[in-house]
Amino acid sequence: MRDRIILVEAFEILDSRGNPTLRTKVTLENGISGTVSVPSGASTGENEALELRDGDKKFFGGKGVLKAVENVNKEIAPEILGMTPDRQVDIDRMMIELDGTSNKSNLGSNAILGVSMATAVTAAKSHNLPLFQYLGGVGGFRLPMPMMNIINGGEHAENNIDLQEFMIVPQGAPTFKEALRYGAQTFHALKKLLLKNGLLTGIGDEGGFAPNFKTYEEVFEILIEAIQVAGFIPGADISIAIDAAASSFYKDGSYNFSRSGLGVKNSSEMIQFYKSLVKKFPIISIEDPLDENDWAGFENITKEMGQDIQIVGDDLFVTNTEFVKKGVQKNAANAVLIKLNQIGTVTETVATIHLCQKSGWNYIISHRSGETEDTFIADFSVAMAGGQIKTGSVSRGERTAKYNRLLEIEKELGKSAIF
Ligand code: 2PG
Ligand code: MG
Repeated sequence: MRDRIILVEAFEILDSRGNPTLRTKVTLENGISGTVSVPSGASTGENEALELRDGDKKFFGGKGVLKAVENVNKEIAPEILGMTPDRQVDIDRMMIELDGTSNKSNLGSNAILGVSMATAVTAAKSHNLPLFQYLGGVGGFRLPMPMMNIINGGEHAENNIDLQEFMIVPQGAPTFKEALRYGAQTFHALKKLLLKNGLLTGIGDEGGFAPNFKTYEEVFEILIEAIQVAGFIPGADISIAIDAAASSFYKDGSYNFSRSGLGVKNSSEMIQFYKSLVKKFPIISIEDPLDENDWAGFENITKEMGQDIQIVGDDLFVTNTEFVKKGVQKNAANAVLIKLNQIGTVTETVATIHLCQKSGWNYIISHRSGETEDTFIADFSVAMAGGQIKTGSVSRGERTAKYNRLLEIEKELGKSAIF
């Protein structure tokens, strides 16, 4: 049996914000190995699994991950040596047990997730299958709808926009490749329009433009114009999705639009705010419209708007079946944002997606704002039967790496690809 794990090792690399993260490698006796890198968020949910940071201010301002690296090399590795990598569920369960906490705060979700993902990549290679096929079996042939974040705000930019993400969704595109072209053309049209209007064209953490705007209407107006100038019909070819990431501007019981100077809103005023935007612009999806603890607000917005548009819980659900179950029971949204590092293993992430499918809810596979050139989520989204993917703008290598991998998968699937 030469397909057994003989080496599990991690080391510190840099993510797209220049902060340390883990690169983790699993090697088999026959020499086959799989390597992955772990992402990291900025607008994190308070119930996410814990990302272990060293906290020594002299090293990377406290953001070092050497303790997590050591946990991989010294704690986790000895437990899984000798196992075959296709025992994904066993390996993930063993790591969860070894950690022993409910939020992976002992070993760190970054330590555990790296091993979990690298195990899957190694297993796929040892079966001589592309990752999307190993994880998706015969169900892995549907390409996800990309949500491209071409204007950045909130914790991902230093501008005056409180809402975090303004994405374009090329609903009318016939293929993934075409969807990406729709997105890229709109991105370039937007750049020209920004320049014409004397606005800055520097980009934020996820590769979208990050200028200051006078009003939120102005943001949507310029997006609509960019879609048109690029040759598309807003609302038919391309629609708009937003991630408010409202937890990041919720303070002392109210929503504080401190950057844009729009003052303070309560939960029902927020819902009115979204309603007026949806009335005027082709917005089809709103993620984290309200704070992660404002469950009543989520129930209200879903009641009022959930028939017409997608209401997505990100910080609200943190890719955790317990929170999604509560959400389904309460009708607190109709879609879930899926981030592997919010929960910390491949197995648990798949379980959350299965729960979405069973509940008739949509799901969106997502990157983090701190990313690497890793393309795991591209394959993962196809394996999980498509749905939607958000992995930033069509600029910055760590974002386009995922889109480009999806192009590769679409080409590989050929006529069998469904979009
Ligand atoms: C989000 C993500 C990704 P972060 O809020 O959805 O866009 O941001 O990784 O900073 O949590
Ligand atoms: Mg979000």
